[in-house]
Amino acid sequence: MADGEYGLKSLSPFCEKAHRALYFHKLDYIRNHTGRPSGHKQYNPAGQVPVLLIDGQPVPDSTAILIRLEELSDKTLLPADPAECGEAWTWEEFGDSVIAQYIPVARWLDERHWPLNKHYYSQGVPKPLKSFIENLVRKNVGKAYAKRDVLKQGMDAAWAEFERHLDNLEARVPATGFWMGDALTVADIGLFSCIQELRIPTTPWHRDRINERVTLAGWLDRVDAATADKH
Ligand SMILES: N[C@@H](CCC(=O)N[C@@H](CS)C(=O)NCC(=O)O)C(=O)O
Repeated sequence: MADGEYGLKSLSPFCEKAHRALYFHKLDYIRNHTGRPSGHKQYNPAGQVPVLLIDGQPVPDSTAILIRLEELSDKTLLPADPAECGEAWTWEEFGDSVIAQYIPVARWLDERHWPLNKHYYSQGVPKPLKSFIENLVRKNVGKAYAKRDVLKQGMDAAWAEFERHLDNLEARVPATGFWMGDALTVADIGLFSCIQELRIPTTPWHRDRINERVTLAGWLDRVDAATADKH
């Protein structure tokens, strides 16, 4: 995807989280993009992105990056109160562990959305090979996700459960300000990055379900305005 497409820096919720946090902390950085996450394996043996290099030292994992950025900046995404701080991290983890798992399912495995997404996964591949590669990666993702809880009861059940999460978030989200109060925290950056990845034109069913929750949508817009690097 082009940088900034749909107002996002990345199609990865974890990379989006790191970009937003770097912007919040006003820390300059150079982005180094490879076609596949495993392209950075020399920095993260798990073959995952994001990895942030600080003075040449790799910091893999978006949550570890948020923790490290706190040491590098005089701004903070952590509430001062320990109980609130614990709660903010728990919401950040809810984004990673619960909401993020729906993103590949929505883009790769949902028949309604695959045609809108598949070209992202064959960028740079010669034309005659494109559909072969797209179908191969789709098959592999399907195999991996079939074993996960998210799809154990089938696609319809997954989307019913996704809507139940949205209802719970809509009941919890503040009508004004941010997730934990007046200040932006890791809860906002973490939850936002996962939900916003499905609030885009290539997953229209999810975008519409999210936007129906108007208080949630209003909070997403506020977090976006506070963390989007418009330059
Ligand atoms: N817990 C990690 C998860 C990172 C992750 O799953 N990244 C995806 C991109 S969205 C990836 O690199 N996937 C390739 C793979 O798992 O092989 C984090 O928070 O950074």
